[in-house]
Amino acid sequence: DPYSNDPPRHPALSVNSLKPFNAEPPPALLTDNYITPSALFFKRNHLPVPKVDPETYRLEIEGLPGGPVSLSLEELKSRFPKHTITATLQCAGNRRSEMNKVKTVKGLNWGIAAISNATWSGARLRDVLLYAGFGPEVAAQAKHVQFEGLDRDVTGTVYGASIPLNKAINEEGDCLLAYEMNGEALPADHGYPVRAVVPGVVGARNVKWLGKIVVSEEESKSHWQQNDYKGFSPGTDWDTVDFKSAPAIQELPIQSAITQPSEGSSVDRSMEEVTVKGYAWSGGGREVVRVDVSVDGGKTWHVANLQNSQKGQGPAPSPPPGRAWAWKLWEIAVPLPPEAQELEIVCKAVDNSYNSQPDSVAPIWNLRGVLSNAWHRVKVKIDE
Ligand code: MTE
Ligand code: MO
Repeated sequence: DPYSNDPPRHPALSVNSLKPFNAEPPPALLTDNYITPSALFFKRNHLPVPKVDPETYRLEIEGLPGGPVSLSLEELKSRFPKHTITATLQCAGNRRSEMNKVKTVKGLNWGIAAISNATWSGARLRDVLLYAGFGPEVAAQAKHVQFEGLDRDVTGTVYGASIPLNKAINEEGDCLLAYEMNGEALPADHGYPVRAVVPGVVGARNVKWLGKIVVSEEESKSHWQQNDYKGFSPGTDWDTVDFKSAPAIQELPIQSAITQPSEGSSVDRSMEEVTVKGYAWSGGGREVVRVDVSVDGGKTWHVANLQNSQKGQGPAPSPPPGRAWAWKLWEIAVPLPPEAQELEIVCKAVDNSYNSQPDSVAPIWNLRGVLSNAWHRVKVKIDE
């Protein structure tokens, strides 16, 4: 069994697939903490978790003048300044189950919690590329930075992805070769000993168990870069789809969801109000500036309170423009409408480019069930 070395996991996780291991935390737990505890952070593995010996680990860097460079874990830690960011990771398939309700899609049936927020520490990818020989003559040619994982399938194919070179090399891109998550060594499921953290970019490019970096004129040739993680029209089906016709997903669109109350639960009339909680995040470093909440299916709206730090710690300073990598949690108490017997709670977020979410799933449905970011709706009964 290639999965026999997989690490133990938290029993509260809701498991989508055991081998490979894919799981998300229960929604109500997700927004208990601004920083998701690593054990509860969603886990998305395509392959068995590789066992990597930190003593023999090497990170290979190719495609730069002067030939390949190889760094040990110790060198990565000691030769480059340690940089820490708080960044949210979201899987392209988060909320896929809502697309599945419209029409069957291919992929893991994620709920609303294939998204989590952590602090990440490591060397800046930029610093390591400059050390390895990146310079103007490379910048004139190369366009992409490819990553290869150390996880492989039975045929020896490794997980791979790439990001635009600009994102990797830009001082404000904040890309990390992270060796710590939430102040501790990366857990096995999250890429021990080193993973790429590409903030603002879809989870799939944040390659775990990072073994190789290639600076290249081309995107990664991997299945996941070329023939997966792309968006298509609702009219495109498996007979007509041409994966070459669409760009690989990088920055994700604006997203929000309700984590509390849960679908089908009830609130007591005597409470007079309902407390609604959730998360909101946008890709590309765009900051969430507002979350609107309705309890009558979208007829009337209320503005939720946004939170960018752990409750009780006071607000964190605003991120620099274009570098809002972390989600905001939000909360609001809305009065119960006098006559209603049922509530349709809805949320939608707005980012600082004034991007907002589409109101329904059908017009954004796509055969892979990615980029599912319609208004989130939860139905709740009122007990008289
Ligand atoms: N990196 C490797 N090496 N192997 C993988 O299967 N999965 C990717 C990405 N990096 C993956 C990987 C996907 S699709 C996502 S959403 C994120 O890792 C999930 O990161 P997490 O498990 O730390 O939440
Ligand atoms: Mo993903």
